[in-house]
Amino acid sequence: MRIIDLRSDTVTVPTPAMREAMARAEVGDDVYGEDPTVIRLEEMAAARMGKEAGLLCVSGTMANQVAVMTHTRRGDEVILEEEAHIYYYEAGALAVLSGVQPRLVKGQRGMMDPDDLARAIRPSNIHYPPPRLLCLENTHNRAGGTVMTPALTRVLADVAHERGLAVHLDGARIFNAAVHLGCDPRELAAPADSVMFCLSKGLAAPVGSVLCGSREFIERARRNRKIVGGGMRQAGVIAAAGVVALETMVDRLAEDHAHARLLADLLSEDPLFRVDRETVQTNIVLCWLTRGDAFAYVRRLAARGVKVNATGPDRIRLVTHKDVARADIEEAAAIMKEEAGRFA
Ligand code: TLP
Repeated sequence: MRIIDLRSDTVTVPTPAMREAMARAEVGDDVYGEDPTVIRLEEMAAARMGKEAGLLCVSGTMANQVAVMTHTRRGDEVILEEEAHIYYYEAGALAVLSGVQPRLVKGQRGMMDPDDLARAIRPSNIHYPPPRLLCLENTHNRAGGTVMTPALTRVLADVAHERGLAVHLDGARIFNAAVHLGCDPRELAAPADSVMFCLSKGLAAPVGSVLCGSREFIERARRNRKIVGGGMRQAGVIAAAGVVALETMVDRLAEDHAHARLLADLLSEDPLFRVDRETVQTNIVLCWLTRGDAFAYVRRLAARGVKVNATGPDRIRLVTHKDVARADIEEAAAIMKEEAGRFA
């Protein structure tokens, strides 16, 4: 049975050019700072984000959490949108690794209102944890891949900076945001003090995310990466695929976005589904079932070769990526409609 895997863009497999580059990669011991391919990737990544330096991490989670560790001290407060990945999906790492307290702000399609943010930042008082860091997310995963404009990013960062907070941007899918807006990712990253992006999602590298920021910040982050066991050795083998990802995989993201829109259109033809098409800006489609249980539905689809994730009792998430073609989208939509019809 052919599998159409729409669970995530993390399921993408490396391209032949990546495999080739990995096999040929020049390597050294990166903990000694001697891996030329890692150094090349970190420099490339920093330049793409408009920052001074980069740090290759094993995962997006590691890059985000190393950023939080580097910006904060135990007992500080970190402000996030209420469904931010850093809070929602990183296994409680804020508490476990940094000992910080999250303060959540309700967003609209993943975007905080600057006034709500300003109200959430409490003044210095012995009863309150010191607010130290604002985390933003672009694109916003749980809101359905929604894009934050450079203008809103700037306003939110200004509110934080005026009150003495640092700003970290979880840009796991920042290239999807930039492609959607037709802008340079540097415009999206500029208001933030640090930014991380993933090579292992739509860009299809097998492993890796890069944290970028000032040279001084990255130096301290490098030590924190070592603390969490992320000091890799001949990591050039991984970095080589990341270089190919940055060089060859960014522009094609527009195709994934077109596929997501097609999928959203096909599903919204059917009253069994409810899709908020305004949120379908990049490669994620959130879809509510008007009947039946999402978890049971996911199991039925899997039995027919269509893999999707349930992200709530009546909600499923579909993610397009380079390993699903237009014909796969059409086939998946047809199977989804058929299976949803059986809940009658
Ligand atoms: N997201 C994964 C899952 O963890 C949910 C996915 O399939 O979408 N920030 C954002 C916005 C992310 O979406 C993710 C991964 C991460 C950080 C963490 O990256 P990894 O999985 O490399 O730790």
